[in-house]
Amino acid sequence: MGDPYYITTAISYPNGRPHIGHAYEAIATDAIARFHRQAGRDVRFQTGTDEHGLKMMQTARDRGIETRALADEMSSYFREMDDRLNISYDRFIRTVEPAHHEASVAIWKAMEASGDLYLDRYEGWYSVRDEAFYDEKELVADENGGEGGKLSPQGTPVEWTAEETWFFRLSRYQQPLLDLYAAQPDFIRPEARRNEVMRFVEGGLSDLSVSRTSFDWGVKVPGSPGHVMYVWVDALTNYLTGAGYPDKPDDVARWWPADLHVIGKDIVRFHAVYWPAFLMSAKLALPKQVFGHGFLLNRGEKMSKSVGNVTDPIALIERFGVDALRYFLLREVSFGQDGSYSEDAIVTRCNADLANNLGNLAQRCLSIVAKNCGGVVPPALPPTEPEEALIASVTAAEAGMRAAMDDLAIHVALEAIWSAARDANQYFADAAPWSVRKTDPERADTILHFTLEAVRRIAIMARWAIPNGADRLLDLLGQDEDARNFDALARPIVTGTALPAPSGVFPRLEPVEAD
Ligand code: ME8
Repeated sequence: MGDPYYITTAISYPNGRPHIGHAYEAIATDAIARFHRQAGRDVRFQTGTDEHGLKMMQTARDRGIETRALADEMSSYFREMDDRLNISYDRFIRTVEPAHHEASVAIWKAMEASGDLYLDRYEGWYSVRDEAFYDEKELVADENGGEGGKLSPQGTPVEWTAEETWFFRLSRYQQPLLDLYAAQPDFIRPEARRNEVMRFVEGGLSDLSVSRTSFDWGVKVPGSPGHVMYVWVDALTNYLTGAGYPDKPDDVARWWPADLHVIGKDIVRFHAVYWPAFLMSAKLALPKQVFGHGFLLNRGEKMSKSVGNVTDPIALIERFGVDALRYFLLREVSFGQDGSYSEDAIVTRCNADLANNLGNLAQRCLSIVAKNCGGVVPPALPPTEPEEALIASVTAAEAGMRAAMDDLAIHVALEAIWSAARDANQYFADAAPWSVRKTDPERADTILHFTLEAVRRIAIMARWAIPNGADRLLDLLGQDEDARNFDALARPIVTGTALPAPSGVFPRLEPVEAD
């Protein structure tokens, strides 16, 4: 078994249906998880839903239903979205699970044992939408703002809150956190997010209110009736629950610390400040890396229910297919930056790269083989200069892909792979096996053989991004299940391998009709 690799997404609030931003995070994290599986690692990939907190309670109340009923219904839509998107999660966690309550109580007690929890009165600002406390100095004035004409730095309404709560001694961890960021410069990525977090911590940390008494939808604080844990305490603990904490020490030893938490840029503070502080207090190891991806914008605009431009990912899957949606988001958005999507852009990008480039090459080559080579991989003469150049291009793409993925530059990895696909197309067009066959059938076979080999390697390399299409290509190339990971890149296609009847893999997408 390969080395363990534990990767997670954020767990989403199921107070509404999932939107394309949720789909994007799931797809990007899935791509990284699949990449590591193909590289031979023993991957554990966790995603799920974050079901406690005031936001869930208020949404349920507004809809006139029980909070648990809202959570059950909406969580199922997130899981369904993941399944439709081919998300290869090993565990879909729900924070209402008893195992998760146990883990939250265990970390609470560990923080208490370190002397980091004390009871006091909290008075300050709270944003229900962000489920976050803010210092007065962080708020921004806004004429249309909520109470006191103020909004949170995320632009959400804030309300004044005053109640008895437990506090976590976050202030104690200012220096240990700064030491962590200095000792492990890639703990927070990308760089811009790291700088934001460092500036925030350097500005001083107040102790954090970590329980609530004004409602009861949450994990009960042990030994303190009337208190439920602040939703972020239990939410962050989901990563430990999934690793078997606290009852399965062997699992914890294998999976903890997590290798990578993939989250959006709006929740970096929770993951890069609060979470390592909780873990230090509980004397648990810290995750190796937190990556804050950017936001997806609809035609350059922020998605919002009031603007009415929130896109349902299921509708996009139905319109374009899973691979097209995955490929577009992974290729077009620079991982770590904001990105924009539109239906036109999806059509243009996928027709160019999937249908015209890779799909068309495979289709043309495979149909000539079916017609002229008896439906098996034809034999090859030793490579001549154009074949050597093609092989070199595909080998360079592999090196480029691996280097880019080491750096989590997903879009760069795909660009490297597709540069080999472009070279393969050029090779095939220049070598013109259909006309060479009339004069030199052995040479024609050689061209087809090396083209099939290039398509095989490109399909293996692209498989973590577009698993459906890549697997169909590998089926058409007669490749077994055990010949689809990166170790198979170095085992060339075998002459005589039987090939099924060819069929198209990446359909051309119809242009979007003008409104
Ligand atoms: O924040 N583009 O849940 P959430 C890209 N429950 N990503 C987006 C996005 C957009 N337009 N909108 C949201 C929460 N996201 C907490 C997390 S983790 C212990 C608890 C991302 O449903 C967002 O940044 O509001 C987050 O990573 C994820 O979707 C879930 O957001």
